[in-house]
Amino acid sequence: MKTVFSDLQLAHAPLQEISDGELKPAVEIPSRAEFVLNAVKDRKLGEIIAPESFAMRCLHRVHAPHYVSFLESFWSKWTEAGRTKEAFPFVWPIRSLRQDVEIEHIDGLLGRYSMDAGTPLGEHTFAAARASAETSLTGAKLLLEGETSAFALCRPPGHHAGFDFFGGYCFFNNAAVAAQYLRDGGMNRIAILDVDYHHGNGTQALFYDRPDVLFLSIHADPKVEYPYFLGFADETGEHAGTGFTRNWPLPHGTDWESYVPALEEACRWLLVYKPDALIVSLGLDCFEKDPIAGFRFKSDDYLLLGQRLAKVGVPTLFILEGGYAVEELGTNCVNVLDGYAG
Ligand code: 6XA
Ligand code: ZN
Repeated sequence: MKTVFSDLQLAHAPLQEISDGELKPAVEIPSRAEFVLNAVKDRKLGEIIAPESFAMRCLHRVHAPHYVSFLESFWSKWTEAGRTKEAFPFVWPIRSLRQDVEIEHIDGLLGRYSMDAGTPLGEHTFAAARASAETSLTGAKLLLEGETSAFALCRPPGHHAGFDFFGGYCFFNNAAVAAQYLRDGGMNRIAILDVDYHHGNGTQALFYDRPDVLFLSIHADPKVEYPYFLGFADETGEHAGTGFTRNWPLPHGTDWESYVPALEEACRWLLVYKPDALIVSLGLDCFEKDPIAGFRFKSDDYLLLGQRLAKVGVPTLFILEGGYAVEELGTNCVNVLDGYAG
């Protein structure tokens, strides 16, 4: 299996994040990608290639052009306002506030284009997020060229990012951009299986009214876990997309044994849908030692996950999402890929 990776992704290097009522060391850090890259090399998973460049058009297929421009121009606006450190939003146009006004100040724009205060932006965030999207696009292109699997080693991750907002450490929705690229490349039906510990709210929302992209997600119950406001079992799609979204919210403490029934159900949906390609939003934060999550996967369980996904028998693009137990992240990630390639 080929791995796609770009060094540019390492340039987004947040120092701190707001969590638990404190400024804490950031967890979505460059070394995550380095640990995964080293594991790919150590386990001889296959060739590692750099991403190609893609026109902005590919991002605009999924994200609002004005949102892409906001990210691109963010750092110059931020520094013009006299700021030198990384940025956090702190005000949002929530119910009763106006959505329709044109904001000029960067603090207003940050609120306009974000879903949380937990996602720091810095000087190189746009370049890294763009490289991350190009990494997933290159992985998708490999499938169009006939590869039966590929691994997009993406960072920053993508599944919380929506049409015009960032959040949950995500800026461009790598899985959605890849899915749209596969559709535009002639594939008719794409399935996205999101196995990150957190619900992929951005991905779900982007395809909620569409039958051509099936979105399946197994994750911690949003009643008690981020992103809180999406990912419940009664969300199944709307309009033409009715029935093409499925969610399996699971309680804190879920281990592999108690996860398998949901995974089996998701695999049954894949069997029925018969996608031309499967995109796996591969978060590794179900791991028992993950510092921000509450499931209990062991490293070996990730081998089983990979083996199970191989049985689906569909060309598969793995896209890295979350996972913050950095020391074990490489092992856990490559366990899935190895289990799949087995
Ligand atoms: C709040 C938690 C962000 C979750 C990020 C993640 N700071 N998403 O791993 O999959
Ligand atoms: Zn996550």
